[in-house]
Amino acid sequence: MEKTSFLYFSIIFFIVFFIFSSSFYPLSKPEFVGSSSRCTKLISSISETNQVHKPTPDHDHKNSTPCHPLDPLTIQEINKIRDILSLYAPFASSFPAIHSLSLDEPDKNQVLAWKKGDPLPPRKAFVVAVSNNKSHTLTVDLDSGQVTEDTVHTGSGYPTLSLDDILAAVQVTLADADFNESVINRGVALSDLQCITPSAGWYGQDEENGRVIKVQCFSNEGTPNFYMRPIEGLTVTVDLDRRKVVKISSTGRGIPVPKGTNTDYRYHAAPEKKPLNPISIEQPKGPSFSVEDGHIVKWANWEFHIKADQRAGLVISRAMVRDSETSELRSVMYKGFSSELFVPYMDLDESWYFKTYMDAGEFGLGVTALPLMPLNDCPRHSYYMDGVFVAADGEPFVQPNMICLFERYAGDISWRHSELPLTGFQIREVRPKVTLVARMAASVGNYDYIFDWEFQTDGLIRIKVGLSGMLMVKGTPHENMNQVPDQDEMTGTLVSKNVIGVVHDHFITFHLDMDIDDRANNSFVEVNLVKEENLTGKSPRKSYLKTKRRVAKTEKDAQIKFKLYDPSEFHVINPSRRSHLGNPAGYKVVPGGTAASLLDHDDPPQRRSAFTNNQIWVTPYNRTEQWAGGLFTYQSRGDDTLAVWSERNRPIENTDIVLWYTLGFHHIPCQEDFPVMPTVSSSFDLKPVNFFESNPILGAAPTFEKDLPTCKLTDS
Ligand SMILES: *[C@@H]1O[C@H](CO)[C@@H](O)[C@H](O)[C@H]1NC(C)=O
Ligand SMILES: *[C@@H]1O[C@H](CO)[C@@H](O)[C@H](O)[C@H]1NC(C)=O
Ligand SMILES: *[C@@H]1O[C@H](CO)[C@@H](O)[C@H](O)[C@H]1NC(C)=O
Ligand SMILES: *[C@@H]1O[C@H](CO)[C@@H](O)[C@H](O)[C@H]1NC(C)=O
Ligand SMILES: *[C@@H]1O[C@H](CO)[C@@H](O)[C@H](O)[C@H]1NC(C)=O
Ligand SMILES: [Cu+2]
Repeated sequence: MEKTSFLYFSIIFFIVFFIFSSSFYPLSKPEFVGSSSRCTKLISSISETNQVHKPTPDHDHKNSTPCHPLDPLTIQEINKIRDILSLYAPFASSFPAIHSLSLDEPDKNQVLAWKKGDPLPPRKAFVVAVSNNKSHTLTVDLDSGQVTEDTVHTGSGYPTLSLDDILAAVQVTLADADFNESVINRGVALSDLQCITPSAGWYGQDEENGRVIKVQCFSNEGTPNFYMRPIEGLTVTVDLDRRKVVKISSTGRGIPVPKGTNTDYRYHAAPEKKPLNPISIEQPKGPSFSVEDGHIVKWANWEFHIKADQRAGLVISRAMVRDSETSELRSVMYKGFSSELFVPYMDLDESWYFKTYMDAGEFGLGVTALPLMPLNDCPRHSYYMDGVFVAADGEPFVQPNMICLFERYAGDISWRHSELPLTGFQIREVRPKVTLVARMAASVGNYDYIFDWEFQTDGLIRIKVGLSGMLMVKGTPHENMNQVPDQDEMTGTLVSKNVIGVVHDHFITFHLDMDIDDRANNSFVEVNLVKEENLTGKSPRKSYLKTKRRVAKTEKDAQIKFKLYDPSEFHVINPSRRSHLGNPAGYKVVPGGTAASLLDHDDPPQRRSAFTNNQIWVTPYNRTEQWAGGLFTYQSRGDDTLAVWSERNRPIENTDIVLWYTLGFHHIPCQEDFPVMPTVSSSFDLKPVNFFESNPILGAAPTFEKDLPTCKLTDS
């Protein structure tokens, strides 16, 4: 997020939501027995009766049971864990604050060996809890009802903020008389205040001695888009454990609070001059995917497990593709998810320098992913999934409709060829491109991040991130560029009167545990294009390009920075699995429009987010290395990042490896980003290379007129 984070507003929203969620979604669940007490029944979205598929109404989740070793904890399991923790002797005097509580996934070998119908491996939870100002990581075994591991964290950093932390920070700020006075001096009524809680980052012992957070406030007078009305320069530092204001800095006295004019972005029905006709895709026979046992998605040649995670958001596991030649279901990726986000702002003011967010570890991408809006977030015929998460008191809650699945047809072509008539052939062969998308949208305070995992029938997976929402803006006395004395000193763009959109970056680092055909025997290969010169006597040409393959032996061989004039492809291959022609089966990561972090490596935010020092890293699989910025990200000092792990330079050849890819954006705001940003997207692909014997969609059928009866508009 760009900014921030969370607002008081959303806190209220969440709380209201928790309270009402059970009555909001009635308990009736007639036709979607789904992931309830039995695991054999499917929630199918393939409808033989042409009925339109509705979002699952099964929001109470009261009877759901896990059906797969990777299924998230159910409400019943979470309740049981809360009971176990409350009986645990070290927490006897008071229940700890729960900052994270999720499935402790079974060992990879156990998951790989498991088949439908087998008993599940033991269910365990991984818990991060704070008790007496100490962060504990605990393992809770649901079968034995015991806490089996309990470690007190001693390194740098604190757990992900809880909603209680955020609420408390805002409350102590609002109760502070000096703050109160500053607000009134700036001409803002206390009743119009809207406060957010940017994370503090870590900038040395002086200021951040303890768990602290910043609080900044806005005026919501006359607009819901308070983000555009900052009380510039008023920053409160709150000690989260002592629940106390430790510092108020008030530097923006000469800066007016920007007006609310033209900031409201909500829809108001008004005649558009020439509206587009409504559009939707037709699926007269319903969609072609199914969701079995609540989490297993089957579509075309793909099968994968999908779940919601409070921190990572959307998690794809066990992605497998069926080989049309052999009918074999072949492994591609064991697990893929967004591991961390890094969003540094480029302004040194007292109220800005610390804005260097790490949204997944500091706030959580799943917990901020609010319900998707049918027909607008996701098309008709989408299937919606909930997240089941845990509040600071250990109570489970449902995050409804936070993931959607749908088939996408956007008028694109999956392959084609036409033959010129002079060859004597009359050939026009074309196949339409239909894909399957799993989507989530996280609203981390002002910013919205849309995450898409798109599966294609040719074996390609496209991972896309879209940015929308509100800029994090800075107040300025200036209403026009002609009033700015030194334009080179500006740290952003004047996007409205008295409003500067500050320059910043977004980096999204993905954890991609590739298992090409097998968990072991994978290698990372850089296929470098090398220019050959000095061809005198050999060819009339002066230069040409040759490929040179380099297998990465250890982690440092796979620390990759992209270079336009020294290009390479990056393959994960299985050298023991050869095609008929002897090429190793592989997938390559195909970078999309990518930006790199240009900050100094020893700039504190860059040290904490050193996982953005390269665009690609490869590590040997290690089940504890999931979070690129470290498990304890909040105010971390960079001692547990992907960069630190990779420096160990472990062997990565012919073994189980994890690929890490960072998608980057530089963002120089412009007026069109005001008052809400049109979505900007970037993506990268995981694409088969010599994985299939030949084009896997050669046999795909074209679409004929008879396949798509058109509905006629009734007379208007
Ligand atoms: C936590 O630490 C703060 C000081 O940072 C102290 O004031 C407070 O009493 C401590 N709380 C507990 C429960 O130990
Ligand atoms: C804030 O200031 C106003 C005006 O001085 C006063 O009436 C109010 O009680 C104050 N509130 C707090 C929380 O200090
Ligand atoms: C594949 O990996 C396994 C496990 O590490 C190893 O025993 C086996 O020798 C490897 N096979 C080849 C062909 O390298
Ligand atoms: C090309 O040939 C010239 C003269 O033979 C030599 O000086 C130069 O190093 C060669 N360049 C490369 C890239 O081999
Ligand atoms: C696994 O990762 C943890 C955390 O980085 C590390 O302490 C441990 O040594 C690693 N294990 C191996 C075998 O590399
Ligand atoms: Cu941005």
